[in-house]
Amino acid sequence: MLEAFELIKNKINSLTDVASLHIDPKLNKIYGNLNKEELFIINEFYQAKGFRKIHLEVAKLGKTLQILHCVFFPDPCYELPIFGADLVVNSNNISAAILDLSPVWEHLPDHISSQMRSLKVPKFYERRKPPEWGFIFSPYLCFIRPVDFLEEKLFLELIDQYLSLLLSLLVKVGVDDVNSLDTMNRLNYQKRYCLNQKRNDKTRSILTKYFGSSWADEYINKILFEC
Ligand code: BLA
Repeated sequence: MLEAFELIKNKINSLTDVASLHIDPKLNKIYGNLNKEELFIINEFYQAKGFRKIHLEVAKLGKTLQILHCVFFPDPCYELPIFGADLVVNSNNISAAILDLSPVWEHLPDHISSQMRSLKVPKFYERRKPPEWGFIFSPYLCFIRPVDFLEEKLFLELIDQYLSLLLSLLVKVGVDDVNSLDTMNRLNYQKRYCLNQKRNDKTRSILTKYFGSSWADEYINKILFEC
């Protein structure tokens, strides 16, 4: 978890014109407790060349649950996919490790697909089935439960590969005018991505359990998947 956080943080710091985005300080660090169980969520937001919003979050909810959540929302003027990663740790085991470069077009463009295919993707032992709303992901979605320490390391390396690919695209892809049809289309796909991520009942029910349902809804709409 900490290693994944560090890895992503280093990538963010290597971006051009990176700056922190200011959000309501109440939402930067969130503390709470439920039945004496400690809860916290730490949020960081950045903006950089090519990215309208980068969100990195770590959460500890109760005694056993830890979450790392990260999304790079591209500036829709750039022909860039959405990077998303979610790590759910339950009682010291990673129960879900999810990683994707998700399309903001009907499909990923050929030049990106061919680079994705050339990545060294390990054969993970336990692949998990994407949920019904998972059509927003690319064919290169990695959704696994790492079975041992080696697989955890390999997953970390895959995060590195996906992020390195994304950052290498920055200098190659086209940049369109804010008002162009392509830009508007890509923004619409980002909205579609957010709308479908909001259908993740597992995220909603965990947040509801610890913070109540109206707080959970607001957090999902305004922080996790605002668009
Ligand atoms: C699954 N997300 C989950 C699960 C939990 C959370 C508890 C179930 C784990 C399991 O089945 O083993 C919880 N995730 C959270 C919480 C936050 C979070 C509370 O990020 C934030 C506070 N989710 C994302 C992003 C992706 C994502 C960016 O936020 C993808 C890139 C995917 N999470 C995702 C998917 C599942 C999941 C696909 C599995 C859903 C299912 O099996 O129904």
